[in-house]
Amino acid sequence: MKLVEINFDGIVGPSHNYAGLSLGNLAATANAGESSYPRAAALQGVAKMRGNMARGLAQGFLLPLPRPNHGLIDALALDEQAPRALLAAAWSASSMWTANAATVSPAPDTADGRCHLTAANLVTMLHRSQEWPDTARQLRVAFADSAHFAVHDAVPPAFGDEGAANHMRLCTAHDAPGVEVFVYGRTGGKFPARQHEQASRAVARLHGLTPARTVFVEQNPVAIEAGAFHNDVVAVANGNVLFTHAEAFADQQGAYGAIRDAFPELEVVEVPSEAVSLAEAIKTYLFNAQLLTLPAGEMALVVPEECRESAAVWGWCEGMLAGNGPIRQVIPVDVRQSMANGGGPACLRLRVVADPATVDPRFLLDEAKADLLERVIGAHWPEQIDPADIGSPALARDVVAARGKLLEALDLSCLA
Ligand code: SUG
Repeated sequence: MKLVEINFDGIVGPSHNYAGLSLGNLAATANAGESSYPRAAALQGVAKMRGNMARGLAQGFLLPLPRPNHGLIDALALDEQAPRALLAAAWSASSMWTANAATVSPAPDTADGRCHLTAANLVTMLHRSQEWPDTARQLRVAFADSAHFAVHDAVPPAFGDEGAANHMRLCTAHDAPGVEVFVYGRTGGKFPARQHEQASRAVARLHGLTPARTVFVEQNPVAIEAGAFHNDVVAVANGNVLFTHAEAFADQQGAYGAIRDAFPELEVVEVPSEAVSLAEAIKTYLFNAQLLTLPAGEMALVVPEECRESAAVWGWCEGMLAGNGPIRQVIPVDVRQSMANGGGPACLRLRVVADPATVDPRFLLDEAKADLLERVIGAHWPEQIDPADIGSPALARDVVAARGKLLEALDLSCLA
């Protein structure tokens, strides 16, 4: 049994649009009302997956959820007079950000030796709160092998849970027990704290994690106010490395200390505020990166193109590469359509450490399937959606048909 990290990217759905639905997500609110380009968005996502496959890494994907969601439209009795934001919620393609789909604890960390996944309830934002039942359903197909996986329903909605975006795992090897770090926010600030401590603690219990290898850390309220609505906007971990902004946690040194107590091998790569301000980090999404271990053993950071356009951020990256730290490559990718809604390379993927042979192969990517995805997206995804199109019966028909074609092509019509 060979455990590897498989990145499951969310395929950008055909209804991708900019409705400004997430208070505290600065990109999303700034781009509210812009035209969106679903076809280009989805192709950018496939190109990112192809890049990581070409680096020799295992790649999977998750499908867009059914939209418009008539369940939500009916539950809110939405008619033509309903507020646009409510209607847009029912059309949102937000399931593309699979870092919020679930929290994943790999088999070596759990009491029963299975990989546990808990769907995230995403209750803080209406448009995201509708995701989890369909997400859980999809996870139960992809990870149906109950000898190796356990999929849990979301924790009760009293506690907001946003999934892997507020969770990091440190380990010396994928098949060795790791240390799981849950980062939560405290409510009461200008913007909502979307991850609640009690949700994180419930997920840790559901997964059967060992308390001595589980750490709970508070997010810096200043970072949330600056637009870090998920911790993965200011920090990312891989292997023994924590790559973080200096203002990510409420008690930065205390957080390092607590993690190091559980995981002495911790190596922190900290970006100081004087080099990259919190505002610049959030604008460029330097930390919303995929920190990957390449087959040869070195680490690469897959960052949004926007990082290269910032003198401060790019200068810091170049300085880092000139030194001898653990991150040896910085690779920019174009995911601008997702970025405009506050979703960078890390938001677009859910990491699952597992033996690929135990995953339903219909969710695993290879070059031929990437070609297939591109063909279906190219033929059926709308080229452009303007805000006024949301709610249009003609667009609804196109969006439903496009997703149907994808499911058919992947032999996954069971998720229709
Ligand atoms: O939940 N944006 C998403 C972005 C999620 C990013 N994920 C991580 N950081 N892991 C969100 O705020 C915007 C949709 C709109 O406004 O139309 C949105 O939902």
